[in-house]
Amino acid sequence: MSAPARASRARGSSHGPAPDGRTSFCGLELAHPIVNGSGTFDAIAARRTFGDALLTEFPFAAFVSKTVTVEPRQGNPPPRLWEQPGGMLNSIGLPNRGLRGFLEHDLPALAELPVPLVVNVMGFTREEVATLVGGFAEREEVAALELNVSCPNVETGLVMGADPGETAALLARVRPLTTKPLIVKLTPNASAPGSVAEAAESAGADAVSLVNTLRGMAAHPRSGGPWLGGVTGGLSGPAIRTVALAAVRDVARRVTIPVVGMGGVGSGGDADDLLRAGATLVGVGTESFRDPAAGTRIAAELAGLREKESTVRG
Ligand code: RRO
Repeated sequence: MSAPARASRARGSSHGPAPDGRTSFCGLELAHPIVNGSGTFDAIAARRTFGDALLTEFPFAAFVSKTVTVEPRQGNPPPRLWEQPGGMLNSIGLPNRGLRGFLEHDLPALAELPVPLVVNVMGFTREEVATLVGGFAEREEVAALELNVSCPNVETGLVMGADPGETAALLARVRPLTTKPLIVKLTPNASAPGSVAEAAESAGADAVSLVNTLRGMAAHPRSGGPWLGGVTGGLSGPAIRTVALAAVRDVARRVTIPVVGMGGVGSGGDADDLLRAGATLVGVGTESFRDPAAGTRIAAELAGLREKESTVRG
């Protein structure tokens, strides 16, 4: 386990917030344990819409950026979304400005947020991930990096995160490049997320986050062919909540580094379930599309549950 993670765990319970809601995570002191899932809340657009009110009532205790790649990307062809009962299938395909564009345009705006910034990065090769990690290593605006080894919507996106050996080799390459906490985002599409998590920890990861979306496909209602422009997509929302809970419980029992649990969280009760399964932080994703203030509500509901518990305990 790396030094920041050790420090974080030494400071208090690794499983859930202190009674006042404050949570230590990889050396960061957070106001509560609710964060966003990468790519599910556009803080720059929200600032344009809500103005400075966003800064005074920011819905998350830390902000995770959407995925940044080395080169700019247009993303996948439309349609990019499909709704199903209890879930949403996305095939967005990582549209972003690329590393240089992010550093120039997005980072200054995200640095104005009132919470620590986690930048999510994805490379198509180990060297690309090294370029990204190196590009942020000295940026003081960035509190931590999340390595996305689990995007279901690009051909090679899953390779590193589906295989423990590949994940360990990636960490071995990028760990020496930064002292910032490295969070490895895991896929539920691998046969053994627990083994990948163990490999990540052994190779120097400070935390793991899971689950990314579940690979799925929707049929076009008329043609019967694939609906999504990218053919397959990633399923998120309440439909994957039980999958996420099982994966988080499994992973949390196998690693000593903190776990960020996510997948279909829509209430304080859902967040509590993940914390009790061993998560230290909880990510909110699909619910923020329905209600951009969902993070605030879920954090308040969780605090209410804790309050009730402490009253019962006397
Ligand atoms: O952009 C996407 O299509 C995407 C990404 Br990077 C990811 O990590 N997970 C997902 O469901 N979609």
